[in-house]
Amino acid sequence: MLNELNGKVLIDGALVKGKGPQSPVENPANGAQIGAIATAQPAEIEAAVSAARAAFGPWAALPAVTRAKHLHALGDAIAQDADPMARLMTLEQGKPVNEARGEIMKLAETCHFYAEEATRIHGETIPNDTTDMESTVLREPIGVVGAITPWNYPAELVGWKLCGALAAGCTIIIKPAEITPFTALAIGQKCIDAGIPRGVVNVLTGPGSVVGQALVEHPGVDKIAFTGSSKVGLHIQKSATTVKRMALELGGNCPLVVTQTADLDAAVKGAARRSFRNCGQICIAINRIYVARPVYDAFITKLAEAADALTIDDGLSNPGADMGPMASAEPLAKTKEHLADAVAKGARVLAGGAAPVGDEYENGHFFRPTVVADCTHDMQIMTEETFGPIVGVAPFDTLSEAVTLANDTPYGLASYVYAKSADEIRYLGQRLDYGNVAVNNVDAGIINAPYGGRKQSGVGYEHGREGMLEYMNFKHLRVRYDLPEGAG
Ligand code: TAP
Repeated sequence: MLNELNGKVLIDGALVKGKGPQSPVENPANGAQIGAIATAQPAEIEAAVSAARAAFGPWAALPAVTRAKHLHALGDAIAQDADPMARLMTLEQGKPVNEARGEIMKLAETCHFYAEEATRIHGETIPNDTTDMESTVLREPIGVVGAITPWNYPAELVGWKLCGALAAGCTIIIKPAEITPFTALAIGQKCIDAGIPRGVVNVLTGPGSVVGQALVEHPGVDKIAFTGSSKVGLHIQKSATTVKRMALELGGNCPLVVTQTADLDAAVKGAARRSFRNCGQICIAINRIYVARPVYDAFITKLAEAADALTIDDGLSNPGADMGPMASAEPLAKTKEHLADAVAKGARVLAGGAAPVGDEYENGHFFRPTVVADCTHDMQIMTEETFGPIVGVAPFDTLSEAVTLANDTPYGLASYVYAKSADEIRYLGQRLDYGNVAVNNVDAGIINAPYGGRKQSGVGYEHGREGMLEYMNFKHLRVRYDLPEGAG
């Protein structure tokens, strides 16, 4: 699969060799070069935008059931090739194959979900002050979408935009992260296989500051759907040269509150999963944990044991490993920086704290799952997004203190609670200032409910019906009717 995608871009229905300078793509488990991408050149960017513009009218004009059939076909094509697509993702991103396969299957599910939603694009009829007038609200696709995506979920984060946009009747140009381009190109190949008309889906590779920025500034792009860091999101918002719709799904710094009534074993299991899965490189990863003081010691002891029990390996040769390497040197460096800062300010390292030892880890970006106790809010680990396999823990005495600490952040993406008391759940659920609050579970996002952040975590929603309506304009059509001649 990789050979067919190496150095290619997808423009106007054809995967073709990119004309720009090539840059290498590496396997994060061992540093070996697996392929290369070409930086899309201005003429290629123009060609992709022109193709998407030309395809927009006919695609939007198709009956919704036809667009739905294409999306179902895409879901089937992706599921059919889930194994090679998963291996490709592991090769460029590092997550173990079983986890990557799960992500590919969720992408297939997303295609089917939005295929169904496409057939339910309803409008509204609104009463007027007089009976001769009627107001109808129509939903119309926005146009050409520029989708800019990060590397941590190379399939799903493309898929949420692709499927929502196509269901609505938009066309799209995808700019994946430089370090994980091949999963996006493979999705592009599946769009061709599924018979999606040429120009509807295009994929351009290259650095965000060049290719992504060109899409942001292009007057022929009607909407930017961006997932990535708050820093780049803010830059994009400021740098658009024409008014255009924007959805910005940005960083998080997600807290977990464990109360005295919590099922401690369940809380530990949830904390270990959501702190360390995908090496903590998840926007909704648990970064920091606040535990009721009476159960604090028991919780940190058990969490350290759970962290130590996780297996770390090359996810290609060991598909069932709990953790692979981190995706690149950058998040690994930040993880070490946050660890050093916490330790210098008095935190205790209870698990991890270093790379695993062994020849097989020498050339990869591996780091052991790390639990740091007795943390305070003067430490980076409690106030900044780490995006690595490390979690800070601190005790609290009252629920109101837990809420204050949990909300003490510019971010507002997801938060978690483990508690058995309904009163505690209600109290925390109402006060946590986050777009997603998961209680007694750590899966804050499901495909049929809206998923989005507030504050510096962004604007807009993906998932659910809302994830398709983001790609639509509303039109108010107000008509005055006369009684027909001969009505009596
Ligand atoms: P970023 O560095 O922000 O990069 C995201 C994307 O933006 C990449 O494709 C990047 O391209 C591109 N980009 C960079 N500069 C750009 C510019 N000037 N104009 C247009 N595009 C530009 O984020 P990342 O390190 O890849 O991803 C991690 C971040 O994403 C974390 O903060 C995480 O929380 C966030 N995230 C959020 C969510 C949700 S749903 N809220 C989900 C996943 C991740 P290149 O990298 O190729 O240069």
